[in-house]
Amino acid sequence: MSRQNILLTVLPPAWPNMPPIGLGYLQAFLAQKGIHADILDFNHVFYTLSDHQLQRQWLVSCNTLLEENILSRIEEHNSREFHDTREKMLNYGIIGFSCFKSNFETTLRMAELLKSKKNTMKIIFGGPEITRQFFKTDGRFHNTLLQAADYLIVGEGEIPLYHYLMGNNNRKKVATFEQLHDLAGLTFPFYRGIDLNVYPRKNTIPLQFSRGCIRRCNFCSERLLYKNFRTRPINSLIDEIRHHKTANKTQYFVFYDSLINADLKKLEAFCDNIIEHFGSIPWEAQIATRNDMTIKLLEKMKQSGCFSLFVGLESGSDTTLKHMNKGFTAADALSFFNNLHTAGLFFGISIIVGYPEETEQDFQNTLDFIIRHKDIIPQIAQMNPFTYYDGTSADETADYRANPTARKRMEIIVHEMKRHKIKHTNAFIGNLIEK
Ligand code: B12
Ligand code: SF4
Repeated sequence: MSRQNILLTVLPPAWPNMPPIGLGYLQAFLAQKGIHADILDFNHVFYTLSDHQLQRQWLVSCNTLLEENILSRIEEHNSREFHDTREKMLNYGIIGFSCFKSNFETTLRMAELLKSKKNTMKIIFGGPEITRQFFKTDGRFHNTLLQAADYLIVGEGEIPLYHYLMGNNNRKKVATFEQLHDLAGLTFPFYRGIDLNVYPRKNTIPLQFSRGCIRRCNFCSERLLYKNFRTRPINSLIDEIRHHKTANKTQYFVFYDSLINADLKKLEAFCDNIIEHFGSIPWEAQIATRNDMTIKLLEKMKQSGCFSLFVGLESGSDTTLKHMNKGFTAADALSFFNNLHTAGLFFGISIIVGYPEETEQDFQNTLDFIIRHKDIIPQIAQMNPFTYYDGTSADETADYRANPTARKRMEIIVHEMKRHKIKHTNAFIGNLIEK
């Protein structure tokens, strides 16, 4: 089966600002096994062809309206390119689609269209939306999905995709969490066939140091993506950075890990290696609140070039933090923020309001926390009313769609944030509310 032409792609609308790292990893893994796969980033192709107004909408999260009609808009405005794209796809024998919630409808429709024109074509779906669909349907999946695809990959893609292409998984319809034992042998993405310089976020490349998370926050769907936590060897990461600095003149590095500080020894070794090999490279990442991180380590992060961090505080109430299973108190968080501040590290925090069982007092505690410590917290990077995700252990009935209190608290906190001139990222305030 691996002798057939293989295409890996991602359809609109998905995040267009950087190259598709998931597909990059899959392509590199297959190449290591002697299998060639093309990547065509149709999401980016159509983003570039779109007018300014559509591009702005593209960047809005949970834009249900756009997600439902983007294919017809593209067909209408870029009919020749849309037709060419379809024809290009029909040249392949196997197509693997990267599925996010945002492009799921588009991908389903495209798969149906391709199958109707070429019924021998094999369609594979992977990506976080397939994992979500798995949890949403208790592993059964909806018929439309089962009919549109020949193979569904839940969780990590490398091993099950390889097995499928080798003809080993042909009788199976679904692969569930068949993941690499460790990341030692994982080749980093070279993005063969992709021009990295065309992406809107210039001179920037996404990186992945680890997969999975060591924590178990009750509301979080991110921890469901991988079965356990693993890190890549530091020398491979350094080789990847060197490669992109040399071959693509890359200047900025964005870690796509759930958290950069799960393994403190490895994080320190990473910083030491960056300092030794490059002096400093500008990098950013998500980080969890941990008070066992020394100021020395935080200063090393700064010295190695860390210029922005995203921290999930979520609440300023100890009771709510406990309900969330965050594993720290508001006082712990404050001490961590003080340490980040002392080390000169810029960061933004995330807040959830209206979490199940959050009382007026809990909400007030959160409000007080961000107002009282506005000189320590550089910005609110994300804020949302509680949103339920399938597969998590949080109470579904408290989801913002059925919870006017969560919405009301959101309005209050946004109002207060503006009144107290607390810096915030507009695009990520209320970004999980479906439009
Ligand atoms: C970095 C990141 C961002 C960045 C960049 C987004 C991007 N898409 O590039 C930013 C900050 C912009 C962002 C924003 C948002 N994000 Co985000 N983000 C992530 C994060 C942390 C990493 C994504 C990543 O690239 N990982 C690394 C690569 C290697 O993994 P991967 O793409 O999943 O690919 C692997 C497998 O999924 C699979 N696979 C993937 N595609 C395919 C295809 C085939 C054929 C096969 C076989 C396998 C396969 O194999 C790959 C290798 O093992 C994930 C959580 C996570 N830890 O993964 C959330 C995540 C992708 N984000 C999510 C969400 C909801 C959002 C937002 C809507 C809201 C938010 N959280 O702010 C916005 C949407 C922005 C927009 N307008 O599109 C959800 C998506 C859920 C879903 N069902 O689609 C995730 C999964 C987090 C979660 N809640 O669970 N995000
Ligand atoms: S919220 Fe962050 S720290 Fe908590 S489980 Fe999810 S990814 Fe891990």
